[in-house]
Amino acid sequence: HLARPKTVSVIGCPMTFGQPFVGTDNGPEYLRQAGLLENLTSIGWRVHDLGDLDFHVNPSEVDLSLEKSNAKNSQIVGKGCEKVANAVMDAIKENRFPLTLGGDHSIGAGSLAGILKARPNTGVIWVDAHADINTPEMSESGNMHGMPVGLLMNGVGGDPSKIPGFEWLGSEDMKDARLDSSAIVYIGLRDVDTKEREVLREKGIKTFTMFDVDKYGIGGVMEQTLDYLLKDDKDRPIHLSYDIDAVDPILAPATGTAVRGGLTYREAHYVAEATARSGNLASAEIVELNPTLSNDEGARETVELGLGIVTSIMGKSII
Ligand code: 6HN
Ligand code: MN
Ligand code: MN
Ligand code: MN
Repeated sequence: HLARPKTVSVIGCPMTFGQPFVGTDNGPEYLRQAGLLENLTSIGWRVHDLGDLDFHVNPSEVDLSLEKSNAKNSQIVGKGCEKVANAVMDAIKENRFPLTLGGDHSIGAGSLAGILKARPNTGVIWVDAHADINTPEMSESGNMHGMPVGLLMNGVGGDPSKIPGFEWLGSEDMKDARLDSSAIVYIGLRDVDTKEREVLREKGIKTFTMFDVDKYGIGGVMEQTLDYLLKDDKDRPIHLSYDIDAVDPILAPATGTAVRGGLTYREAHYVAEATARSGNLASAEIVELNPTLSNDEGARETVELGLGIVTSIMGKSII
């Protein structure tokens, strides 16, 4: 198994432009205030907190004539994703575990690109109520948090470097940083757009919907997930992208696109614990916490839950 780095780079990604609400930019700060860095230290990590990346783009740098495509705010999202990709690649070069804190899920395009550049054989576990496999051509909403997988996946949509803001994905360095359709497993799906469903079926992408969680139990789902990703290479690095909206909104109300019928408290932690126990986890992110989208109690519960999940992802064991 992988020699686990003992230092984690915490990369705050306060992105809101991939979806319509303000507030997701507070996610990283709320997680820190709830005790994230102390938790990581207490389970044996040396913590290197990079603070929050600066996603501010001067209005004069946004070319409004390019903002007509169905990829809303793509220049701000794309430039931000470039920073995320660079921060993730830097962390890996320094032999640190990249832990990315969203922000909305559009930053997943940046972390995926950085991770696939640094470790092309990475397998991805995408925990989410949604498939996030839209492209600007397919999307019903135009919100880029529904597109990170679609943008990076080979054979889905056009060349992502043609999207304003994402030119960097076409550089000599980055043009091979793409995801194969066999390199991802979804867990928790229950709100998939019609065109996304077509892509998932056509490409034969491995999915565990909430139906499958009910059918196999979360233990069975995780066993099948890890078998699938590790069948040819027991040392394959795994990237875990955890959207808090995978969890039932009764437990995680403070998020932008809540859907009923999600993971229970234990199922949500089990996914994190089983991935950590595999010994293959090499990078992770948690996204879509938006403390402004509920009352104080709901915000506090959502942040506490997110903190518990991240701590489990990073290896906290019960005994
Ligand atoms: N997320 N499929 C919907 C869309 O607008 O494309 C929802 C996307 C949600 C994205 O939660 O990260
Ligand atoms: Mn989601
Ligand atoms: Mn694509
Ligand atoms: Mn998502």
